[in-house]
Amino acid sequence: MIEHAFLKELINNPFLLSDLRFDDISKILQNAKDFFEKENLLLEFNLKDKDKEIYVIGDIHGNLDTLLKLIEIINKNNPEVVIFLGDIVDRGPKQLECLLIILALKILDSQKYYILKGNHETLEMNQYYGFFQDFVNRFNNSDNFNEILKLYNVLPICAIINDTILCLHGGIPQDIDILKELRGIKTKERKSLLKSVSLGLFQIMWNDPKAGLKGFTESFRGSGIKSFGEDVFDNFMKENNLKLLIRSHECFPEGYRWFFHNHLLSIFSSANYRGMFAPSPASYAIIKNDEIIPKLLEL
Ligand SMILES: [Mn+2]
Repeated sequence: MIEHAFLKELINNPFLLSDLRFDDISKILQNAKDFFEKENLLLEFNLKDKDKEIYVIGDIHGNLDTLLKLIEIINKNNPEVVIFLGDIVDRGPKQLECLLIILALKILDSQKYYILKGNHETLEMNQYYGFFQDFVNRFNNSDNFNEILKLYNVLPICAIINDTILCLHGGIPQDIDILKELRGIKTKERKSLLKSVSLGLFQIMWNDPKAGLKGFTESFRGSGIKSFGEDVFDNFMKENNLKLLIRSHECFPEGYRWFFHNHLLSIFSSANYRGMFAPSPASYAIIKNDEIIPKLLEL
């Protein structure tokens, strides 16, 4: 077991993370992995007291300033559960720091913090968008990156709150029955799933909603990835007895965006992302009484 006092010190003084040796980092990765391995691919939360709050947080992409601000708000308001929608690393200036802080939160309070897999929790994306190189530069050893990959392999893929609200990174997949296939399967049993499910898992991490669109169409993002319209979204939700969806994966200049008559909320939790829109606020969502309240982050 890793010392909890040590983890708390890292969260309170993130500059200490820059000096950590790989041995320390490896312990954090291992410890967090032990928790993820016991979780289901599809997480289910049923709050008896619906007045209690669940916080949902979108892409962080190495933005430590935004992450620390979010942690401040979480500590102040003390929600029951906090769900990160993935894409913690790549692109931003403090990728490993953000990942380690979120894993430290997980280890310290494993029944409160949950992390879903985003499309950037993969080797291919990390090799292209910075995290892999960052990591190798820091530790002069690419073999150590295997520890990161082992962690990615056991992340859950989606979460359902009170049987009504679905949380995931990208969007609904074409496979309308995928949630039934995933239910009750442990993250480490992912490989036992049928091959046919893997495209659905991929699309959950990659797909995007598109206003005014009918059906699924090929996405600019790449092969197998789809944009989806309101008709197929409504079908998917109805078939699975769901009412609302929260996702991330796209940055909008206004901070968050509603789609499909306020049934899908898109959030993004890295402020001023890549300078794409100047300035773009970070957002997050609060779930309370089976409703979604989008929030902008004042930095
Ligand atoms: Mn993404």
